[in-house]
Amino acid sequence: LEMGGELPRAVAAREFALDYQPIVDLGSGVTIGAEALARWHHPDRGYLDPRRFLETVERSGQLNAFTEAILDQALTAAGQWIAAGTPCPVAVNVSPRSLLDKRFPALVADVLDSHRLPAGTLIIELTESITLSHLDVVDQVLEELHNLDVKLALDDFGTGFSSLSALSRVPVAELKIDRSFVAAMDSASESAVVVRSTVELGRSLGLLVVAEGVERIDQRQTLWSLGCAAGQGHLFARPMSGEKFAGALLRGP
Ligand code: G
Ligand code: G
Ligand code: MN
Ligand code: NA
Repeated sequence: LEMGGELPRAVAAREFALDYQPIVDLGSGVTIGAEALARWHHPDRGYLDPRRFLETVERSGQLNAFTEAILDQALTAAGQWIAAGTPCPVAVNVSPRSLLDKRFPALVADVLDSHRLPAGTLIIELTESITLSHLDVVDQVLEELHNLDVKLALDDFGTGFSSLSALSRVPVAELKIDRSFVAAMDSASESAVVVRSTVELGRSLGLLVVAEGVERIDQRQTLWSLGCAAGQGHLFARPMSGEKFAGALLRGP
């Protein structure tokens, strides 16, 4: 798809929108966070999901403009949830390419400055494999983000080959267990081992562990029995608009 030329218009016309999916405490069912997921409401092509446009954005030379617009929207929503009396941290997915850009922390700092939200309101999700396999290049950027009171989460955790030493060198607050392991937990014992070891690793390093792709009650129970504190998935809710998310926060579990 040749959509690169359309990006300046799309960013300016706010054609990119975010849906939000709750991240839930597996014990109480209380929402403890929101993951922001980008969608492109294209005037001619209709609704496009990220798999259809992220590569275009990354190659377009306009990744920073896109990411800035996404961060601005996510922090606007987080500000609205605070104003409604239901504060909730928001997690934004960031392209691994942004970590290679020394100007990226300054971009984040500018967006944070224009919103003035409590420390810890913004979480940035980074893919485990790419982040930890290029530590020498990215650790300065990670440190600067950490110094902005941004929490870092490693997404798709378990699909890379992180060493304990690499993990202990990055200022990360959260591990997100990839949904492929949650889906295969019962049928494939290796997946249960990955889940169990990630939970233990997270515990020993003082990190929050979130299981992705929780679709069934038995998965929630298994995860809880393995000591996993938090989860996300269709069992709780699908991604939804910011207004619907605000309503769900008010109603509670
Ligand atoms: O539901 P879903 O199709 O939204 O997401 C598909 C993939 O797109 C996921 O891997 C998610 O991390 C990624 N993604 C969603 N929104 C964004 C975004 O705003 N920026 C980046 N870089 N990736 C995103
Ligand atoms: O790579 P990342 O973890 O950011 O991907 C998030 C993706 O997972 C989004 O596309 C989101 O829509 C999807 N997702 C969220 N919950 C579930 C679920 O319970 N099952 C499945 N199959 N996908 C989910
Ligand atoms: Mn994610
Ligand atoms: Na993931």
